[in-house]
Amino acid sequence: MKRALAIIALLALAAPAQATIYNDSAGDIFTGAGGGILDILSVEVTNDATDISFKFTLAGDVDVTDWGKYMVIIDSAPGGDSVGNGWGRPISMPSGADSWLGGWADSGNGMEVYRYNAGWPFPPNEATWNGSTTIAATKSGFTFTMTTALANLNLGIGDSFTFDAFTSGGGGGDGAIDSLGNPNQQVGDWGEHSNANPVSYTVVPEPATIGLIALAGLALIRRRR
Ligand SMILES: [Ca+2]
Ligand SMILES: [Ca+2]
Ligand SMILES: [Ca+2]
Repeated sequence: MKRALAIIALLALAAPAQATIYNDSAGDIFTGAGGGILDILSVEVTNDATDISFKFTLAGDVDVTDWGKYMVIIDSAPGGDSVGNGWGRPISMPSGADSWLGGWADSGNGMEVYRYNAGWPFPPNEATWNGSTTIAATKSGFTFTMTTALANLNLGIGDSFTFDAFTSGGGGGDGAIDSLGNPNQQVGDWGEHSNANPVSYTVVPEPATIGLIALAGLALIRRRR
């Protein structure tokens, strides 16, 4: 029984792997505008069988100051856009961006999902203002979260991709004021162009699946005794 408990403990340790937290430096932005809402401290990525979430933790309270824009650029397939993005911001992903999430913490929160297909579509593939039921933007205190169906990004369980997450202002020409993948200052002015600093994520099986595997393992151990 000790061995069985040890195996269960091991499986329980393996289970929380569905959340990955990417940390960023504090104070790595050129401006104090917004009182911290543009300064990324971390982004937590989680997924289940159908959805994936990007939870920004910021140095400022987005309930108090809500004009910040929060964006994720994703390279998940060969090709894509090596120059631009879904919002036409001065941000490039040289390896080839395939998807873009753009979100805002004002006007009741909202977000859009764009998939590159020889150009970025408008209207976007999914938008909270367009009746989409497969995306959601929420905020609470120092966090802002964007959730989308994996299918909106052409992703499934077991797929890997690279991404970077950014903050910006409300101007259409505002760039990446903070980049999750860059621990140092990303730009020196609002409109400065910059490149993504990709980090990687693998879409993991949902915890329920891991739980079932653990139960199956336990059943097997019991049968052997
Ligand atoms: Ca930061
Ligand atoms: Ca690509
Ligand atoms: Ca940074």
